[in-house]
Amino acid sequence: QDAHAAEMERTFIAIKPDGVQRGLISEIVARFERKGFKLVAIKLVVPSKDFAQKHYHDLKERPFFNGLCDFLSSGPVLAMVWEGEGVIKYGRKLIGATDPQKSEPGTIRGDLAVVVGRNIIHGSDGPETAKDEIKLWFKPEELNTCTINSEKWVY
Ligand code: 3AN
Repeated sequence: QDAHAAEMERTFIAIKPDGVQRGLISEIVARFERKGFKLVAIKLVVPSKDFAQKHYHDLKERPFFNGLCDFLSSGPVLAMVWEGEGVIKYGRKLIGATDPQKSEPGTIRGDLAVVVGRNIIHGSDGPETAKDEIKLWFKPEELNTCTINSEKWVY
């Protein structure tokens, strides 16, 4: 059981300041919950600009990098770790394409966002970035506190 849990795939998901300000937290969290993924950690943080630059370091050559980092650090971000089989790839599927004009209806961005600069949510794009992003946003001890879906509270 424990060995299985230790190996279970995890991804980093963040609701960006636009999603939080628009009151979309419950709507977005519900989609991951209903799918059957497990919430491992969750916290509301206002990242510093420096922290935002670390998070988006892969994009530092892009023209929108500075504006993107200003935006991420402009207000509360809901940082989460979700766990489950295939959660990295399927999480991206739930989120939809980067540009909300191209994301399918039924996806989070397709249903809830209009432009790429305000696309409300971030999800790790692969196993390596998932590992790096979880490590950047959470301390190890923060990853063992959330017992949602645990039988302990049901029986
Ligand atoms: P995704 O978030 O789907 O993984 P990335 O990693 O290519 O997409 O982009 C990260 C973030 O950068 C996007 N969520 C979006 O907010 C922003 N971004 C991407 N492309 C543009 C663009 N052309 N103009 C402004 N912001 C952009």
